[in-house]
Amino acid sequence: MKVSIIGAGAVGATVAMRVVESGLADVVLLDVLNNVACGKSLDILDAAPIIGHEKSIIGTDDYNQIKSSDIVVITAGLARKPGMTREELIAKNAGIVREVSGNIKIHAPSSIVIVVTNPLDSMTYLTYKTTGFKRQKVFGMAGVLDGSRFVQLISEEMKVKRSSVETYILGSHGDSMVPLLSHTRVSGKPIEKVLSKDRLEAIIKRTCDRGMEIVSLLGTGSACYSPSAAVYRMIDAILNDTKNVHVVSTCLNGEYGLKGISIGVPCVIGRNGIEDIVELKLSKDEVNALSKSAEAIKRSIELL
Ligand code: A3D
Repeated sequence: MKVSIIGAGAVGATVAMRVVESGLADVVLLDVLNNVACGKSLDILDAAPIIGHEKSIIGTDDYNQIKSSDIVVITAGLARKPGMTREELIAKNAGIVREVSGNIKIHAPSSIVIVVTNPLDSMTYLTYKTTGFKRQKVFGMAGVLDGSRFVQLISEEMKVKRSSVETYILGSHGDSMVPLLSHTRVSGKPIEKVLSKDRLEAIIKRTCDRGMEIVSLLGTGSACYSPSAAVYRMIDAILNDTKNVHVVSTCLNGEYGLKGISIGVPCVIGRNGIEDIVELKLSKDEVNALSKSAEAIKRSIELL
């Protein structure tokens, strides 16, 4: 198995480390900064005898190296910096993502592409359009991370095991994410029956703001360990054909009443990428929130 990761920054390098150290696949780590990609690859490689795996990792700036990849992950691009408008971020990252996905189309035409670059939903849409790949083969990582943050905060609040909390967060990766309370359970009980409205609202707000909470603590850079874990989980689902349900950003064609935008919905993930889109029954409030979220993504796609 071969996974190529475009962008050897914080998220890309951490995904690379998780993939080789779990023995899941060989990795190519590609960056415009060849030395950075090579340096990080050597560093990860030097840990192999200690961790005890036989996987390889190559650092490069040459797209010829990504040929016959099973999966390509796009983490190339900027994170939003203070003072940078959303429009400026879209313009900068759209240029990068267009270039990267054009190269994936040429050099790894049979791969499945996982997009991580922000703004996630519009960059996923752009990758889908630029590669021309089937929609089943291009999707974005966000819902797995947002859902994990929500589970972590609920389990912390209620002092229960993380594994006893089930939830889905749909919609855009941003302020208008849609936690599905109608499908959130703690040890099988509906969340609204076991947690007060106030506490639940506070936890939802903290989930939405979690990325920014981490950014302000770090000073420079943004979250990488949890995003890389979410990407790793998606790579595992594909390569091991788990057919588990994960929320990913995909271009809808009428599902959930939406068309022509990429947005987070639950999907069955396996060896062929998205093998099915799961249409959950939503409450009226959730339907409204999802359509608001879709509007925000539409505006972002229009900027492209
Ligand atoms: P960072 O550590 O800055 O790494 C980005 C890397 O991309 C750098 O090494 C750059 O040299 C490289 N790069 C820039 N342009 C190109 C190019 N044209 N070709 C190849 N490589 C290039 O950032 P990061 O790793 O923290 O984050 C990367 C992206 O992921 C950003 O857009 C973040 O906003 C996004 N991100 C999304 C999530 C989600 O949950 C969706 C989470 C974390 C980060």
